[in-house]
Amino acid sequence: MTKLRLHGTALSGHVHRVSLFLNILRLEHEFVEAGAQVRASPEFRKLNPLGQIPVLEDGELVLSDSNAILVYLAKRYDAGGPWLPEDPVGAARVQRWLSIAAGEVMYGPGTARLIALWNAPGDPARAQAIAERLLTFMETHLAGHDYLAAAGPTLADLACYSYVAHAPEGRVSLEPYPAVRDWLARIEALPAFVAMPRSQVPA
Ligand SMILES: N[C@@H](CCC(=O)N[C@@H](CS)C(=O)NCC(=O)O)C(=O)O
Repeated sequence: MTKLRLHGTALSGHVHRVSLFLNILRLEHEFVEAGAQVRASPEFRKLNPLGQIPVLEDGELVLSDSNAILVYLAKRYDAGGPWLPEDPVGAARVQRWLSIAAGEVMYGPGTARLIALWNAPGDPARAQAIAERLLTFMETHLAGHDYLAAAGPTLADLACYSYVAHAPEGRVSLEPYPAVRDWLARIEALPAFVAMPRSQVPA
């Protein structure tokens, strides 16, 4: 097997979902630190012209976008496994949550955290509103299901986990959502779970 290299930073939820899956699949890999300065460099822009992390290198292959990387890893290293069902309905259910991870999760709890921790530009009230709508929907869904897209964990859960788990860092409380908190605990109980470091919300 060629050497896998994951470019990222420890506090990025987009990177964390990939780290989590690499760990779950027990795929040895090198973590290459890619802070803002590195991401602006011409070398990094050759890997991802958008300048975003994560980027995965697998030999000659260079892949960007966290959800695309999850799909690649499932199909390449766990074909037929439980993380990405192949039947039409199962695949569509996972894809729905991958889209939610790139939409509501990113623009809700993800953006609220970016604003609170790093003073990123954006409207905190709008991010809070998106987060609350998302969490209310997840709460209803998870009241009747243990996992988001299937009877067991799939890529859907990994893609949505990191920014929802760290929502309080963006001043989005998880207190009103007990089924969401139980779901987070189920992901954290997975044997190969690795946590994303917690950050302090500035006062
Ligand atoms: N759709 C991308 C989004 C990745 C993303 O937004 N990464 C952030 C870090 S969490 C980043 O690199 N931001 C720098 C920038 O956009 O310039 C993915 O899923 O990988």
